[in-house]
Amino acid sequence: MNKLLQRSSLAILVSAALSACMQDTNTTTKKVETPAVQALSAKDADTFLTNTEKELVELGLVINRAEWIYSNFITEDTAILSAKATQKYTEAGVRFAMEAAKFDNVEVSADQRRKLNTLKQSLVMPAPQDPAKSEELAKLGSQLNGMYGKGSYTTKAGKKLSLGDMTSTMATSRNYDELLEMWEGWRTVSPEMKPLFIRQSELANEGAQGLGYKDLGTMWRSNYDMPADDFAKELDRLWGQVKPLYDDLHCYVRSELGEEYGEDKVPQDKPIPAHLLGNMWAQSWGNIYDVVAPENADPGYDVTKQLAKHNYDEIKMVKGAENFFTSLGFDALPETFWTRSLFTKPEDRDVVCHASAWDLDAKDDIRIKMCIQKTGEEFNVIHHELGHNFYQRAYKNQPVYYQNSANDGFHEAIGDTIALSVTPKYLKNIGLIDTIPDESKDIGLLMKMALDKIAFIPFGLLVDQWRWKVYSGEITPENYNTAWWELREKYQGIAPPVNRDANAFDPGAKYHVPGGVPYSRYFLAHIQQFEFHKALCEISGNTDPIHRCSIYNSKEAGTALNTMLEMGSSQPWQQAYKVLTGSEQMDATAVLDYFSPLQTWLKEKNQGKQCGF
Ligand code: X8Z
Ligand code: ZN
Repeated sequence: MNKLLQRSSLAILVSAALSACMQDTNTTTKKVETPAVQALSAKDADTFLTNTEKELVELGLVINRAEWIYSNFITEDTAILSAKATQKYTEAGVRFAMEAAKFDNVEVSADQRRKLNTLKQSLVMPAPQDPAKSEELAKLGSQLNGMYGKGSYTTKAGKKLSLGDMTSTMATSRNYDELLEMWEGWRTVSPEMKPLFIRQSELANEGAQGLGYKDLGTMWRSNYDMPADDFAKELDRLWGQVKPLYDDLHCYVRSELGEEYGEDKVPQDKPIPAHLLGNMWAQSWGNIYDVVAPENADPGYDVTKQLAKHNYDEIKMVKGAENFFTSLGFDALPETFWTRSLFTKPEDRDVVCHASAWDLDAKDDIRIKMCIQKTGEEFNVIHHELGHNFYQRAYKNQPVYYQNSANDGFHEAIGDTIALSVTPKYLKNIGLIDTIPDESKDIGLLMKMALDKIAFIPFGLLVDQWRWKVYSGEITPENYNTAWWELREKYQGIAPPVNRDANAFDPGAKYHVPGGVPYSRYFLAHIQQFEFHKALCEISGNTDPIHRCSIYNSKEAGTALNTMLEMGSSQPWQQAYKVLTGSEQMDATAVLDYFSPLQTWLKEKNQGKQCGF
């Protein structure tokens, strides 16, 4: 996992953005003060980029291994080694960014400019230029990661539960009080993260300011081949397209939950209690499909049960996902993937269980790290992770600067795009189900997918809405939790099931906050994957309705996908987008078209209901 260049899903501490920075160096005064800057040429840029490339490769190998070991074996010692490697890496990243900025006014080729910009924009948690502060920042990152990874809750009955255990109960229990205990229990891990998060935000903000940004949020938003403000507007525009569909889904789900738990527990004119949606963070709701399943339109199978029936263990699940990619023409995963990955939760040590995909050497040493549970949901996550790995391998021949996705949403969208092709026809094809449900069951299929995908979209947006405001100072530490719940209510229409303590730090209970992983990427991915799916289905010659289309076995689709993947980040993302979709702009129309039959159905069901929150 090359953190500087965001090579994988989890470029945890480092990576990100700047373009309007270093304006100071453009002023006449500065030019006089630093004559060396004026003397620089395109040839100097070449030398700088060539030398830096070598350093990046070497630093990448060290940091990736240190991080891999730490996340697979969380101890005091590995935490120190990880923090040391991170510090070294971040300091180098800041140095490269400063050096690259010296070429701001030098005439260089388009390719050199793109590489220089990549260097200026490559840190997620930039450190201030002060060794004591960069050391402190690196330690905070390691500590926060470790706290999340080691997190557990001991129940009132005295049983110690991991996040995985609690996630299972959240998915399957329909007991209001049991769900509440899990929900509150997991949130006991995060209050102690708050002071560390506050300090981390201060330091990384200072680092971003040192690189010329207003704050860290602006730096994160500057990484999309467009001005930071335009990017924020772009997200609002896309959300505006999807919101009416989300509102219809929310209305229907709330009324079904009212029937399940009683309207005293789920008032029909208020946000939905956050613990009843089948997921610890209420971020995707597919696990409560059984509660809201449309009468007479249920496809009649459950992937979790089918996996058990056909004796799928963790490895067989991963092999199944790999098989989809090879059916498209991609090479099989290397032998080392199987020997070096982590597939199951070890009994004897703490690991970071949150799924991730790694590229250790930018050659062939790709791996996943995941505590796989044998469920349909996790089968999707495996496809998601392998999407990262196949992307990493596709762009490995690019120069190190471009060994990344076109924008970070692309990296998150590829495996999900493939998982959209895990349709009944495909499941029958691989022998997981016996019969393909007929078209009268489409509403059930679409409902399940909407619970997973449409429900996610506002969550995908709000996590960074919260962080951007934290970094800009608009949300202060006293208001962290209330502001978090205001956003949860505004975008998702959900509310905490109980009053939250004054010391609660609920954002910290979501991996990406202590992990320092930007989140807008997942929002983007949830729009992009439907556009990619549509384009690939067309290329594969599909004639089924789009939600029944599977590109399984289509070499044409695989070739088209690979053309986009192997570009890495060598072009502005709009160009990569165009290669597959024909368009340079993201658009949620493909999402709306996909779910159009469901939306019609929801509107009818919601007639006479009190909607809104
Ligand atoms: O974190 C992930 C992946 C790893 S990049 C498992 N996802 C987000 C989450 O779990 O919150 C995938 C969907 C959203
Ligand atoms: Zn991912």
